[in-house]
Amino acid sequence: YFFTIFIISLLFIMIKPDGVQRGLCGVIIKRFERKGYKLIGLKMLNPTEEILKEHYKDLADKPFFKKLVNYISQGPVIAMVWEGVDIVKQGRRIIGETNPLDSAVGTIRGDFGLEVGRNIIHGSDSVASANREINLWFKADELIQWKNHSTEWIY
Ligand code: FUP
Repeated sequence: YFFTIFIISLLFIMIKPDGVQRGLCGVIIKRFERKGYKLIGLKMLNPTEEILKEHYKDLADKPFFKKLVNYISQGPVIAMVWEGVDIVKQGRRIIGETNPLDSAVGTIRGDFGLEVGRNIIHGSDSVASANREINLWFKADELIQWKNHSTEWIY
């Protein structure tokens, strides 16, 4: 027998200021919903430089770091937590590559982006970074564990 073990995990997503300004929040949310994933946290905020420096601390040595933090700190951004099977890996497939020009058509960055510095959306690249980012951006009581009761009222 071969078993596939499906592990439910969480993904941190941030719609960057360019995504918000271009009115892409709805289509981005829809792409995760239609795949079957569950939204368990969402807020709009103007992120501080402190939170962004912590969020992107692995990139602190990169030449584009300052510009990146500067740009995203203009805000506002939409921060979200999504839940579901294999969501970190699948989320990367939904989002596309870091550079929109390398991203396949059908992905968010491939369909809507042109510039690496304005690539619309952030998604965690591993389960460990998802957990770190969720703890950084959300308080425990901002995550909602909800059940789907629609079978009780959709006939
Ligand atoms: P990703 O996980 O796809 O968001 O990519 P990275 O974590 O490597 O990069 C984070 C952000 O840094 C990107 F979303 C955009 C910015 N970046 C640049 O501006 N220039 C680069 O060459 C690489 C990344």
